[in-house]
Amino acid sequence: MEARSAVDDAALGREAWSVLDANRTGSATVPAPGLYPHQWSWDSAFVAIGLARWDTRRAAAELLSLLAGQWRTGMVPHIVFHPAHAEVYFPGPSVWRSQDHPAAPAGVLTSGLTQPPLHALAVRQVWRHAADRGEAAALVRRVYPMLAAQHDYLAGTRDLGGAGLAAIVHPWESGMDDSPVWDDPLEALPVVRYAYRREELPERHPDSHHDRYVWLALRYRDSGYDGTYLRRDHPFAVEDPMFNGIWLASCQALAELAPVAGADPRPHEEAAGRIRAALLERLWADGLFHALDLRGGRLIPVRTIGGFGPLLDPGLPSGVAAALTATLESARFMGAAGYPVPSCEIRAPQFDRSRYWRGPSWVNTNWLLRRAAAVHGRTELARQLTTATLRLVRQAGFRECFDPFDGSGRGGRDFSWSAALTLDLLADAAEP
Ligand code: 2M8
Repeated sequence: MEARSAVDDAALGREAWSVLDANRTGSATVPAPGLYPHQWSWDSAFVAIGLARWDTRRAAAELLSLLAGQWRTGMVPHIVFHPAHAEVYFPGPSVWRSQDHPAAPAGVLTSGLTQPPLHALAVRQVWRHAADRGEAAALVRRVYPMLAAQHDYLAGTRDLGGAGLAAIVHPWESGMDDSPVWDDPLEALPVVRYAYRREELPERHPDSHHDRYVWLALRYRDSGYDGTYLRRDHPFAVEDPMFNGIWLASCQALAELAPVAGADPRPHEEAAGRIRAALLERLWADGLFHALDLRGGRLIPVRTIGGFGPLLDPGLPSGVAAALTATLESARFMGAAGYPVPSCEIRAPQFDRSRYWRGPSWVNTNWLLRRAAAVHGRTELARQLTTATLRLVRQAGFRECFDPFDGSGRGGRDFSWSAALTLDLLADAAEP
């Protein structure tokens, strides 16, 4: 492949900064103008990761703004709403009604669901790379109790399978909303119809699935966002390998951060060990991790990008890590796509190169896989992922996702995590 000059890299970096500046509203960064006008949970963690090397204060403000939405249960919501655009996005605050819940924070409107718990890993990146050590240490001390509470919530309220993994109770909690992994659990729900439409729906998912998303969210809301209801009656409960792989990596990050906050790292190390054991016992099969449908009582067979989540764990047995990277490099994933990594196995009947989380390649999952390759000493694979991702954004811009065959952009433009993570990848590419 053609080598790029430092001039190109500097220009790309400047473009990334201008996207992040334009998408900043107060102390938070919205994922994309117009399409997603609020603060999203894992988006903000990715933004903080991208900022970590360059602007400690802004990375800290991003995370603190999100954590202002944390509930007293420890739950970090998947959306913190921007009051000025309250009902621009559906479902907005009038659907979630967080203000009516006693555990929700006063004066901040949020959703009632969560998203992958990437935040401790983001704080660790800030701590590791911060130019301003004092500012970074202050951030760690301030957020440590919030992150510990988030992890306690997952270990307590969300261990619906009773084996040490956190269950997601809605596809939106995975961050990979339309992934084919959720098709069967969604098909098992009643067919419902709501009288609304969103402009982008036809390209994204069959309407009936979106109606079921809303139905599920309303059921949970009407239970009073109740943990006992989730355990006994909620019809959607899935142990997802990406969500739990990220949680495990965040437990390891919290163990690293605990001494900075004057806390004991051991509970976090033990938690990481428990999650690893449960992942291997419950979700590992045929060279990939699979989601476990707790209501249907079976592993979901389709192979997707989510199955690589546990590779983020440096403590994964080497044989399992080798089998996973073989699957990643095979013609099912990287080996078949000009612009890796497709979000669904290319040979799967559900694969669709143009539909959101059902085929396209994404900058955030590429970044996670690059990190996973690096922690397992797979330097050349990590370098390939960095190069391929930079090639995508150079050619198509900071799009929400990309066609894995021709690299053309899909979904929103000027997308924040694509810009933020480009900054981190450029720094990575510049290292000898
Ligand atoms: C997408 O999810 C939202 C719902 O949370 C949506 O479909 O409207 C996903 O790509 C998710 O991962 C992301 O956090 C969010 C905002 O970028 O958009």
